[in-house]
Amino acid sequence: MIFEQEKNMTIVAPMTPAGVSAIAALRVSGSFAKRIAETLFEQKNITPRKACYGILKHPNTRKNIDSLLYIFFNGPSSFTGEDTLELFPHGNPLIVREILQAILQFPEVRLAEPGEFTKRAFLNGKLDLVQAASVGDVIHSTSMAALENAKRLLSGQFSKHVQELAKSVLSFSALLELDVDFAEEEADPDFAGWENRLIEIKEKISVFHSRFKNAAAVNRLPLAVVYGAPNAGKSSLINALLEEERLLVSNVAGTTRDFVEVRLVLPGGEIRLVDTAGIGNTPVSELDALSMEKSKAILAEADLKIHLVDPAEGKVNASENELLVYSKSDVLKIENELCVSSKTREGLDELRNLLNEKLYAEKELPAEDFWITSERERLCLEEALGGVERALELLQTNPAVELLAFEIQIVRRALLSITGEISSEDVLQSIFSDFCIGK
Ligand SMILES: Nc1nc2c(ncn2[C@@H]2O[C@H](COP(=O)(O)OP(=O)(O)OP(=O)(O)O)[C@@H](O)[C@H]2O)c(=O)[nH]1
Ligand SMILES: [Mg+2]
Repeated sequence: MIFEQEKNMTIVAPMTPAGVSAIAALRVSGSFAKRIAETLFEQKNITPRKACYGILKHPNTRKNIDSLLYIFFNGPSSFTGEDTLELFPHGNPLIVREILQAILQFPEVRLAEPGEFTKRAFLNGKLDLVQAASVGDVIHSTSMAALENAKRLLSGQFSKHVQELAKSVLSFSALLELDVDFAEEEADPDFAGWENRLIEIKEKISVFHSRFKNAAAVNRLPLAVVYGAPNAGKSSLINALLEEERLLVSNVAGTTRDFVEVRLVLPGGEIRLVDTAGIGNTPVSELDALSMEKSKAILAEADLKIHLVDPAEGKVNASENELLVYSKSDVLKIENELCVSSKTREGLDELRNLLNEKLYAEKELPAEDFWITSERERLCLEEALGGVERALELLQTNPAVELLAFEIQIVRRALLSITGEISSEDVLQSIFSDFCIGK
C-alpha cells in the first residue's frame, strides 16, 4: 500500500529475476532519475536515449560498485512517461543488491510496488488498461499463439475496436437527442432507426464477449506422458529430447519409480513431458505395484500418450489416441513405424514435430483474430450488453428518451472502463498488484 505522499516519489526495482546471468537490469523512474544518474556516474549532461558506459559508485562512500552500460530517457519519451534511468550491470545478485541499496540512499527514492512502472505508464497515457494488462501476458505466455495474442492486445488491436464502439454509442446518444428535438416540431422519433443502430452495437459487443477465454485454460501447458515396459528407454528418450542428462537411466528394469515431469519447448510452445515408471505385466513387489499405479494415474490426465516400445519386443498394436514410438533404432528398426534412438538421435526431430502437431497445431492464431482473458474486461462487456438489452426492451415498451439515454450512458461508461478512460484506484490496484516487481 502506498501512502499519498509516496505516490509521486522516484521508484527503483530490478527488472530481471534474482539469480546469476550475464547481465541484469534495473530501472529507476521519476523526477529524481536524472540526479541519480549524474551522482552515481559523476557525470553531468548525460545525453538522453543514448547507451553510455560508466563506473557506478556508491553516492556516499564512492566505492566502485560495477562498470556497466546505462541509458537515461527523458520523460515523456520513456516507457513510464517519466524521466527514467535503466542500468545494465553484470548479472550477479550481489551487485544488483548493492546498486539497489546505493539508489535507495536517496531520500527521494523508494522501492517500486509490483506493476508500478506499468501503472505509471498507464497514468501518463502511454498505454491504456487493456495494453497495460497485456504486458504481463507478453511476459508469461507459454505458447506461441498466446504470445501472439498478447502482442496484438499490447499493440492496441482490441483497444481500437473498443474505442470505435464507444464512439458509435456516443453518436447514438447524439442521434437520440437530435431526433427528439425534431420530434417536438415534426413527426415521431425514428424508433425503427434507433433499434437498428442498437442491434448493430449489441452484435459488436457480443462478438467481443464471445472471444473471452479462461486464462487458466489458455495458459495450461499440454501434457504428454511417456509410458511403456520397464527398460524400454523412456528416461533416455526424454533426456535426448531435452539434450541434457536430467533423468536417471540404467539397464536395471524399474529405474524410474515416481513419475517425473520436465518442460519441453516445442515450436508452438512449452509442454509438460512426464516420464513414468515402467508398466510391466505383473508387479514384482509392492513398490512396483505402487509405481505402476502412479504411472496409470498420470496417464489418465494426459493430452497425449506416447507409448514407447523396445523393438526387441516386436511389432505391437497402437491403442487409440496414443503415439506409438519404437526406441533403440540404432539396434533394431521396425519398418513403416516411427523409430527413434536416444544414442544416435535418429528420429528425434520427427518425434518433436509430431508432438508439436498433435499438441499445438490447431492453436495457431488466425490473422486479425484475438481473444481476451481478462475477467474485468469480460464483466465490462457484460455490463455494456445489459445496458443495450434494456435499451432495446425500452424501445418495445416505453421509449422514453431519458430512460434510453440513461441506459446508453451505462453502455458507454462500461466500454470506456475497458480501456481505462474511466477507472478507479481500486480497479488499478487489483490489476497491477498481480504483476511482479520491476514491471
Ligand atoms: N542402444 C540403445 N540403448 C538405449 C537407448 N535408449 C535407452 N537405452 C538403454 O536402455 C536401458 C534402459 O534405459 P532407460 O532410459 O533407463 O529405460 P526406462 O524405460 O526409463 O526404464 P525404467 O525406468 O526402468 O522403466 C539403458 O541401459 C539405456 O542405456 C537407445 O536409443 N539405444
Ligand atoms: Mg526410466
